[in-house]
Order: sequence, then structure tokens, then C-alpha cells
Amino acid sequence: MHPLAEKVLARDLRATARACRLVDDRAGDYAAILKDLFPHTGRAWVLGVTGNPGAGKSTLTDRLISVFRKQDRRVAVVAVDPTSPFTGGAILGDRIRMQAHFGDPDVFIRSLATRGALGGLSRSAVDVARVLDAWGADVVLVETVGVGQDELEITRTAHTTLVVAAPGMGDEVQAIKAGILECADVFAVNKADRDGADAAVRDLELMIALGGEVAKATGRARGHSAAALHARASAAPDPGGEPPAGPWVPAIARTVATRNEGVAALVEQLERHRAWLIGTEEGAARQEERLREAMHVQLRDALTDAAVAALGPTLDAAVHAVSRREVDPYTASERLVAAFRAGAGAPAPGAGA
Ligand SMILES: Nc1nc2c(ncn2[C@@H]2O[C@H](COP(=O)(O)OP(=O)(O)O)[C@@H](O)[C@H]2O)c(=O)[nH]1
Ligand SMILES: [Mg+2]
Repeated sequence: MHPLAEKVLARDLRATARACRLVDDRAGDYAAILKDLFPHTGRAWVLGVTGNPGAGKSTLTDRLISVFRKQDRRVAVVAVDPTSPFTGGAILGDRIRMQAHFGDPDVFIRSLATRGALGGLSRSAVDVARVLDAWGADVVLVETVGVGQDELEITRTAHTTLVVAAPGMGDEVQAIKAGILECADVFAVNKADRDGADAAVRDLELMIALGGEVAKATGRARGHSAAALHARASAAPDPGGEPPAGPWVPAIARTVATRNEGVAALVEQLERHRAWLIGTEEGAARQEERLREAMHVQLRDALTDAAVAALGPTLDAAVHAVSRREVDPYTASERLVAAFRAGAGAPAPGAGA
């Protein structure tokens, strides 16, 4: 086993920080470390926290850390901010906000900075979360700003996705990107101390009900019918009981993160979602679907790397041929695939496959 992987498993904080950095930078033996750690992962609950800048994600994340620590769970935070370098503004702000937990050896906070690498931020976030899972985190909180494709990708890889909205930021529901809405398992209407919280809750309820109708009409499995929404809303919360049956209906909690209000009820909803994932057929099916998506991404990257390396000049020739309009890119791709399958770069460029 890689010595660094061994130290991560022994809960060495310094080594874990180094492993995270290597994985984030895709540097050194990062792949060997990830391979060695993988058999020791799968225990952590990966909880995505997303939403527009200023909604209160960091404040709420800090509160969630406190709740989980009181339950004696080990917590890791992966903070992702596309606009800030590692030491820059927003991340520094997050660090200060979460300062209460510095010095707690069972809280590990890591900010990600990587841009531009293949798979970029989302790949880094997934892999760093795996390292922290192996380190022994019971919960990995991944805070990400709800903008951009990369962030959406991260949201897809979480077990449970919390979308934080706040009144007074315009039309809350409109302000949340459609893709993020589809990933939402639980909503927090934060800053409930401000005007407009009721309206935001109503908008979200309507949106969830409509989402269910649209899903039904298009035959998608993940429906949230108005009836199901009402059934859930009227049922008493029962965190210790049976997991909720049937498709998951996104839940809504009101919070005032700065005053620590509504946080317990929010955690209850998050736990209900976790129980659903673990304890129901639908939850298991969703987990498998997510794993399959992740495997496709991994496979696509690996195949692309392998093909680019193997085809070499054949690929260059194909690019030139397309740029001179001698061949269309569709046919060129088909020929490249054929060449790759036949043993990499054998046929002459432009030759029929
Ligand atoms: N009034 C009010 N302000 C809040 C609440 N939660 C967070 N804030 C404030 O909103 C600002 C942005 O919070 P932050 O957690 O950094 O948001 P993030 O960008 O989503 O991570 C900070 O000044 C917080 O103190 C809340 O529930 N009520
Ligand atoms: Mg933040």
C-alpha cells in the first residue's frame, strides 16, 4: 500500500491534507493513493450543500458541523468556490466562519482550487471526498456555489443534496438553476427572519408539485405528485421510524442559520432522505443510477486518454483533414474509433475504415 494511503487510514491529519492536495492537483502518485483507499470508502454520507452566493450555505454548513459533532460523528468539509483561489476572499470568509471547528481533530476542512484539468473541479471534489471518506469521515459536507456545469456535476455525486435559498434575492425559485432544482433532495429556506420566507416556501411547494406532474407526464420515474406532497406534508415527522416509501418528495425546512433556528428540523429531513436512500428500493435504484453515471464519466475520460495516446499522429492527420474539409468530423471520428479498436493508429489518415 502507498505510504500516504496508509497514513490516511491511520487518521494522520497532515498526511490526509497532503493526499487531498495531490488528488486535487492530480499530481504525484494520486491515482495509486485513490486506488489503495477505495476499498476503505463507502461509509461516509456525502451531503452536498448548494445555492446562490450569499444564501447562507457556509453559515448553515457550520451549524450542521456542530449538530453532527454533538452526535459524535466525524465531519469533513470540502469547500468549492469557483471565483476564489485557495487563499482568496470567499474561501477565507468560509474559513473564518467555520473557525469554531478549527482545532477539533474530528473536523477536517479542505478548500478546492483546481481548475481546468480534465474533469476539473467535479472530479477533484469526488476524489477528495473519497480520501476523506477513507480518513474516517462519517459525514462529508460539500459546499458549492450553485452555478456552472462543474458545480452541477458535483451536486449529482452527493448522496443527499441540500439546496439553500434565501428570500430577498429576487425570485428565489427562478434564481435557482433548473439543473440544481432537479438534484434537490431537501430545501432550506434560510434567512427566514426576513420578509418573503413564506412566499419562498409556497413557490418551492408549487414547483415541487409541478415537477411531479411534469415527471408523470413524461413518464420519468422520479415523480413528486401533488398528492404525494400533501401526504408527506400532513404526516408527522418520524425520523426514527420506517424510511419513507415510494419516490422521494423534496422536503422544505425554514432556517435562520445565524440564530441556529430550524436547524434540528432541517437535519431531521436530511436524515429522512438518508434513510430513504439506504432503506428503500427506490433509494437503492437511485444510488445505482448515480454510480452508473459516475462510471460512464470515468470510462469516457479513460477511453479518451487511451485513444489520444494511442492514435497520436493519426489523430493530428484527422484534425487537418477536417480543417481542410476533406472529411467531416463525424466520419473522421468513426474512422479514429475503428483505428483505435484495430490496434491504434494503424490505418493511414483519411483511409476508409
Ligand atoms: N439575516 C440572516 N442573515 C444570514 C442568515 N444566514 C446567513 N446570513 C448572513 O448572510 C451572509 C452570507 O452568508 P454565507 O453563509 O457566507 O453565504 P454563502 O455565500 O451561501 O456561503 C452572511 O453575512 C451571513 O451572516 C440568516 O438566517 N439570517
Ligand atoms: Mg460560502
